[in-house]
Amino acid sequence: MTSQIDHLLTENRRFAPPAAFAADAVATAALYEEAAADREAFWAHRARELHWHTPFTEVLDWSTPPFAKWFADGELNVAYNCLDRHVEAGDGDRVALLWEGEPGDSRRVTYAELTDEVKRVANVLIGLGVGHGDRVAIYLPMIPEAIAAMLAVARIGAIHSVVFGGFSADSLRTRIDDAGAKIVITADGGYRKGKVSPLKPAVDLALDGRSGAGPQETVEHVLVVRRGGNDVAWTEGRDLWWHDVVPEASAEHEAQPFPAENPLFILYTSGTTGKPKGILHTSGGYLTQAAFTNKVVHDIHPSTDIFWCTADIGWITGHSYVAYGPLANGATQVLYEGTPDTPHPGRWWEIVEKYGVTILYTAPTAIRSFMKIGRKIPRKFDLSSLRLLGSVGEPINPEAWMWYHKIIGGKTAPIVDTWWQTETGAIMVSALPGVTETKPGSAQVPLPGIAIDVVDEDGTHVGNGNGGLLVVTKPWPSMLRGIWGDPERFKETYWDKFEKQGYYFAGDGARLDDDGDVWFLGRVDDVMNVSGHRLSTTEIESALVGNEAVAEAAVVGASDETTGQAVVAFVIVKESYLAEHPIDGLGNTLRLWVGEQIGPIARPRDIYIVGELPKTRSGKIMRRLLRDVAEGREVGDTTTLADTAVMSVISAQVK
Ligand code: 6R9
Repeated sequence: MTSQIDHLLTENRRFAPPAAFAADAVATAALYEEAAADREAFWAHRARELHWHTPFTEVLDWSTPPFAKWFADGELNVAYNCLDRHVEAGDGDRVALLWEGEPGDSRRVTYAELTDEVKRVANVLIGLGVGHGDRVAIYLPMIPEAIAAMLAVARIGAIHSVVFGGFSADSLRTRIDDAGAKIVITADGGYRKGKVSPLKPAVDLALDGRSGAGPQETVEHVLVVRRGGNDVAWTEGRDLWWHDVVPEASAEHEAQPFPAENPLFILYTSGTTGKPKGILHTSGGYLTQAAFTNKVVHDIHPSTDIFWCTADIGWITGHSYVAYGPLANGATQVLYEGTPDTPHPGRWWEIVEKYGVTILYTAPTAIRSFMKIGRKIPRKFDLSSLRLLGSVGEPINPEAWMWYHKIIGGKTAPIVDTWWQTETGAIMVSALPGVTETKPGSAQVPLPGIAIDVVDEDGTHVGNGNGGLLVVTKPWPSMLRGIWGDPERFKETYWDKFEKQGYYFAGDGARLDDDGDVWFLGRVDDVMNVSGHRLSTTEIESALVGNEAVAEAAVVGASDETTGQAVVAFVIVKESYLAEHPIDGLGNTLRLWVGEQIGPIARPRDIYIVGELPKTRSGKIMRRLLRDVAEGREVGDTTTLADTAVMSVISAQVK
């Protein structure tokens, strides 16, 4: 880490905004002035670019922190803003989604068609008894129906909880239970890595409770899209095929207004404890910031751009920059179902060429894996349509930034490195393309209207040239409004640390360079970032100890060239288990076990079976030392260990 930081701080390459780009850029330096003059008026102005059934008169209510209300007396309909509004403005024939299936099938969906579909789905949901405030779980592949489902739920004032299709039945069950979902919308399966990956069986397993949790009690219906064509079990009365009910439903549905603070969605993310947190977002403020940031950071010109955000809708990036931001702006975007290397390693670049993608928004982990296979692959395709590149999910190292710039961006497309979180709802720190001179590796500056700082443990500004903790010092429109069902945890996790100052604690380490630009240094808590996905060390540890063979487990995020961090587990096996089973193959069994419990992304890269774990006298596992071992380094200071010999034993066992 230290060498990485030193490296970052000696990075002095600078890239001025290309004149041609700047001439036609959506963002201007005037935005900073406007926001500096009056932050709330600035956001009110952005919010008024949406359609309000009832205009708001109040901008921000921060009278009961940390519970913010934005535009509280206004009323709007999120789906109307993303759909009907564009159709009514005469843009119904504009393509909303350029969908590409993994096997190569494709569909174009216009704004008029998507509006029609969403109205039908809204009517189906109403017919199934879904009303204002009810929760709907969505467990779908990246297909147009996924977007339609989210918007239909939003349209009727219900709350969606999208669960990433790569999560296991158990993870799905936990999320369905926590939200008390009434309906699950899923598919038979979707294409991944060249074959159909089933989804419906996981829903069945989650609901039947065969995994030991007992039958699920809140879900009344399962709406199933046919995509994979795989055989599925059917529960009569509970399960419905999308293709049976949606086309039959009426396409007449008038969007009703809901208060700005009406909950829009819950999205579960990993925290420092085992239980995932249901991050709650509401309507008016969220949509305002998602739309504004998409417009200025991604430089959206709706009638000419082809935008492609490669994130899955199961993550916040897919919510804000696949579903809500681009549709609120009336943009045309690519939606791709599959993996980047199926059926060949140039699949993404083929898609860029095929659709003439102009703006690409993706994660450093993807860039690094393309780097690894070499420039020859992208060089086979015409990428000249690309005029802007974005990065999100983890710090982008300068090498990957330069490769992205040269090989994908043809040395001309600006790069925006965007820092934000599930909790922040939308981009917070980023260069503005056409305005900011960029620096490889730095996310740089807060957006206009956003107030951040880097502070020490006491909440004092660290000053340029120093590192500390990233905080947000003033409420922002798309901020989380809480953790579903757990206001105490909301306060504890994000607000207690800097209660005196009233700052939001993001959990990220950061450093200010001599210009005051921000460099992100990764998480300061027990959250790992694997391929841009947040995973909790504790959650994986509890999955491991849930296996009959495991007595104790410690998990660390070790740095990994491709995925940023990789999951490395140290486990102590039960004596009783060893007495009756061979140890061969146990590592692999446990890897698969974690995959079943949480999802394949959580599978440890390495599992080391050890005799002991390094603990402090108070019994805290010293993950720092395990990280040293996992990264093949000399083990650091062990003086606070209860048993100082334990690390040499572990190092020997690992070798
Ligand atoms: C949007 C998203 C949030 C965590 C965040 C931070 C890391 C995201 C980053 C970045 C450095 C960037 N992160 N973007 N770190 N530079 N541009 O990824 O949300 O899944 O909630 O993860 O990701 O550590 O705290 P989420």
